[in-house]
Amino acid sequence: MKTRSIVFVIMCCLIQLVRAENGYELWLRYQPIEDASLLDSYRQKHIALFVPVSSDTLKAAKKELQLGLRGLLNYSSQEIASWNELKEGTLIAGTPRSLPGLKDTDVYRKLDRLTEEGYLIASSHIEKKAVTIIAARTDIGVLYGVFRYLQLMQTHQSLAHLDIADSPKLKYRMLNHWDNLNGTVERGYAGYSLWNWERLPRYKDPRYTDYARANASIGINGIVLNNVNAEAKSLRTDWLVKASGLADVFRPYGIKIYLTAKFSAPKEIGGLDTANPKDERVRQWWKDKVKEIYGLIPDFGGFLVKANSEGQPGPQDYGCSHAEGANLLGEALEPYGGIVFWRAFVYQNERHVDRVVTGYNEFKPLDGQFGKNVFVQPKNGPIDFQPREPFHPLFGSMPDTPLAMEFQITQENLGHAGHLVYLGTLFEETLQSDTYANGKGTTVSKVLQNYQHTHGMSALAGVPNVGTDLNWTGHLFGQANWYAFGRLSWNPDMHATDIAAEWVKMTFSTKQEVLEPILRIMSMSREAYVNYTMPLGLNHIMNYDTHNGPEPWHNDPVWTAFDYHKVTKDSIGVDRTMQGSGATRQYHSPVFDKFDDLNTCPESYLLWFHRLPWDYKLKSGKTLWNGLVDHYYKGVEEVRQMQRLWDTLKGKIDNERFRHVATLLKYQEQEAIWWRDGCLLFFQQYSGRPIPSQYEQPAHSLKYYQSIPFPYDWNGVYEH
Ligand code: BDP
Repeated sequence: MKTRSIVFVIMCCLIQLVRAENGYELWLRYQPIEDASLLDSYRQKHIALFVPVSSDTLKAAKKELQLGLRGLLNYSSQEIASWNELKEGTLIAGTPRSLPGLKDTDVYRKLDRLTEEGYLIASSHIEKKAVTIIAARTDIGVLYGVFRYLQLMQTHQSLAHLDIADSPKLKYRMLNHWDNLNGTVERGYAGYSLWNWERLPRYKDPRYTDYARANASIGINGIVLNNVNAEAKSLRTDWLVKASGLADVFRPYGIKIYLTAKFSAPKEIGGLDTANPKDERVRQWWKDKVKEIYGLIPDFGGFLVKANSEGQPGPQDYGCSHAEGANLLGEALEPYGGIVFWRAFVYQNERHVDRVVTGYNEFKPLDGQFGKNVFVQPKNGPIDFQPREPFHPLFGSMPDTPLAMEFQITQENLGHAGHLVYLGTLFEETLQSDTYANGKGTTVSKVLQNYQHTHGMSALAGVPNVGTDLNWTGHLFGQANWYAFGRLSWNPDMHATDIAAEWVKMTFSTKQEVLEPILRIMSMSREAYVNYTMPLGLNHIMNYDTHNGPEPWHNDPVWTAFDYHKVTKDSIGVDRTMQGSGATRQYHSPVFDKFDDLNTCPESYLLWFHRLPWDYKLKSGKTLWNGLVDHYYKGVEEVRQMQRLWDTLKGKIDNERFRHVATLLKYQEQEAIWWRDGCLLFFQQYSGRPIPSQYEQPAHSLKYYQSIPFPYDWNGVYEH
């Protein structure tokens, strides 16, 4: 081993010990490689760098490579100016346009295997000199390849004999910001909105570039800037000019911007007396507005719309259907290649209608009626981002409509930014659910990728968890959820555990003693959350306003948690079988049969689909009441186990991040107990059964838990 390397490795160790980490760098930390032989082998692959830059995107790719190599290898590669100067150990990156010499390599013909945004990373020989090539058909493909290449090094993989070809499986990989124009974020728990509207477009905060880098590194290519509970003024010229500033920053990173469109905008800001989609003046207004937008933002992505839902205006206000409303916007965007995401999150407030069936009932009959550039976008489940929901039955039921799926990355119903809950497992559970729409194996993921029927349109959307907090997501582990969402939007068939391993290696360390406990924590965390909040298919029993903390007792004339658990002295749960609301019928057989039949319904969805007496016997042989109690106690125990696992990391990772997570885990334990005791004491009033004596008994009365004020949701101000 060369002396230089040894000195470098010693320096790295010292730096690691003193370096305070605040989480800002996310998974792009590019920490020095400590393993000396690995370091040597990596350095040999980067004797020289040949990345001709002819566009802003290629410039960004080169800059990232240099940043990464400097950090990982503490080394500046020699820059090569032309193909003729290539030497052994050169890293080459580009497209056939930026690198004409590529045409003469063995890599060139493999480019056919890629889609527009795909990339190749290959070990090759050029005139007998061993080189590594990152190649793509487009500049953005090169940038994605560069990020992947750096990821290989960050996760300490061998760079010998590389032959990677990768293309995204979904075309639109979207973040749907719920940012209000006043700087707050609806259901955001990591500070205020990243967009500083006051200073845009003249001042472009450098953080926007870091945001774009992070998103490009996981393949995100679309960002909706503002809240689905839209303000019409976001489409006013002065606001469009501001938005164009963000578009300029994001463009080199392959990210298009989108805006939410308030359906009543022609009335609110257009001076018309109607927003009726059938009115010629309205149609013309949207066409003119779209033309204006493209004049300012030539690569504008399109609109996201929440219509006739939770008080938002929509086409139904004029007796028109969702399809007619969506197509109005679709037609205006079509000449410019823009698209519409039309949300299917709709429900009636009438208490006699089961909320679970309404989205399907409204949208299924419209299959085939949406324009070619229109997505229908249901949430992952039929209620509303609950800790666990069965997949939305619209997936697999609208074969002739491009369907996008919306996940929530921000933890509105999963402990906000206070609880460590790895959502990769939740995402995977939904994506790999089998709809049986086209026989066995028609998973939700396959439905999303169903190009044949959807004019090549495919998409995944996530409501992000980012804000102005120094570490972006409030809880450091929120970063993992953002990361996991991005990776799944690129390839929805990835496994949550593999993604978690990538993230941990890049965010903390590749060492087993660090990796292993963190992976265990992450893989158990979502089930733990379900256990201490809403086990056995319970849902929507959280606090009415903030959506954090237990409130199964909430009951007012407008909203009652009783609609969701229907607890009585005899039974609990909602009958959604054919004897009840019939929600099970919205699934294809055999999913329908599985959910409808009590004997085959998975216990994780038991009370979602079935209403059962307290003495109902679970598979364990225990009564429903005792089983419920077990879950709640298990959840709290799991959080304690997560704490113990985390404690093993003391001294093995930097103190700053260690303490941050340790403190939040303590907080999580307290909230888990609050949930457990609050819910069990409430349900016990009805079940009339004891909490078995082997368990630590609730320290307080139900009254006490009911009087705990819900922590002020300081930034997620519920603004409609
Ligand atoms: C609910 C949120 C609300 C959103 C709504 C939506 O509580 O803040 O506006 O979903 O998705 O879950 O439109």
